[in-house]
Amino acid sequence: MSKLRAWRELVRTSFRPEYKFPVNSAKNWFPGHMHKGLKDMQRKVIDVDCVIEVHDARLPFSGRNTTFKETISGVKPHILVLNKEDLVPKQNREEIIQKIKESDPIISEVMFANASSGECPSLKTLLPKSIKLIEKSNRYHRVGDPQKIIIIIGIPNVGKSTIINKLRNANLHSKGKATKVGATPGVTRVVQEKIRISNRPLVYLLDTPGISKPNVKDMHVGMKLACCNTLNDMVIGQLYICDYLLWYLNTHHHFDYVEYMGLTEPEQDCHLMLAKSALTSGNIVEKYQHGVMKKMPDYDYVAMKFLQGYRKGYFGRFYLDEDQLLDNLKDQLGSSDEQLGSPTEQLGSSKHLYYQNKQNNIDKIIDS
Ligand SMILES: Nc1nc2c(ncn2[C@@H]2O[C@H](COP(=O)(O)OP(=O)(O)OP(=O)(O)O)[C@@H](O)[C@H]2O)c(=O)[nH]1
Ligand SMILES: [Mg+2]
Repeated sequence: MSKLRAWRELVRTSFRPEYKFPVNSAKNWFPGHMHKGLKDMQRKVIDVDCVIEVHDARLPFSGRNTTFKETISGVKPHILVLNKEDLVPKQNREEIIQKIKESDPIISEVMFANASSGECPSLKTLLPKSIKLIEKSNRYHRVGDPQKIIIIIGIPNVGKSTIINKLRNANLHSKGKATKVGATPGVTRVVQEKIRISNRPLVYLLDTPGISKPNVKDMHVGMKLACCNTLNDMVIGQLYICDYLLWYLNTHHHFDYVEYMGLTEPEQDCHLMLAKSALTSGNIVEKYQHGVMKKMPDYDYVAMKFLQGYRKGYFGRFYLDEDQLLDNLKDQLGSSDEQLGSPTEQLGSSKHLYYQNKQNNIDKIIDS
């Protein structure tokens, strides 16, 4: 039997098929700057001609902030850019675009993009498409105003500022960054002043802070948003994100993490997986435990390595919404989470219980 088939069989026969969410208490899902950002955006949107919403391509069917639709976009032309396309497969894109348009008729146009690459053909079409849509639309009190204003919206860390810099540099042949970019969520914290990106026609862009969904009813969606780093890791906790990601990778048969983490086969227990990985890579730290100095796996380091591995695409190109793509599991995911609050409200009170049993196993490995 091939290695891959054997691992699939291992997952099928002995790994947890469903993800059981622990219960939690932390509450930091919608930080203050997002409240302010949303209010500013609502005020400024009156003067804009077009909305470009940027979202993470790994989550084509989930995690978008529906508050935007109700309060920001409405009657303006609305383009959805699924950015970070370098992290998802090239197949099924037309099917995905079709499905999004059917479920969200407010959207005029959907495109995949890679803002981090030097050449991105679809981003080249973004400005002409926006201008065309604006010219076709009813601009109400802005009729006759030669300047066109486009607002860029979306959840945190999806590449909004990167896209603005790219559009500006391409159209004005300038260099550098008009707006700040960063690998962590929350880099842009206020609605920015207008950034000129084209002279003829005169087009300005408004960069905005990433605004998370005020609450996420579906826990799977919350954890996927965390895996993609659209919220700060501290909100959920690195180890919980790793645990969910590991479950997802195993159940969807994405096993590239095994080699990357220095393992010999897939693991279903996240704590054990991290411990084994730390041991093989020599990432051991000394810590006091009950007054005794003990050698321990450096969980923080290997947990970060695991998350970075996924976020940088080292585990292969795949969607985190594969189940919706296959049109199964959808009902199951939607119905069970209706009564739940934000992910952060549910993770945590059983935190100690959750890891208590695992610690014994890990101690055994280190001692042996
Ligand atoms: N892999 C990949 N990374 C990208 C792409 N576009 C942007 N990034 C990276 O994503 C991270 C976030 O980019 P930003 O442009 O700061 O994102 P933002 O949406 O403005 O973030 P906030 O201001 O925090 O809401 C940075 O590390 C970028 O380099 C892309 O197409 N592919
Ligand atoms: Mg930004």
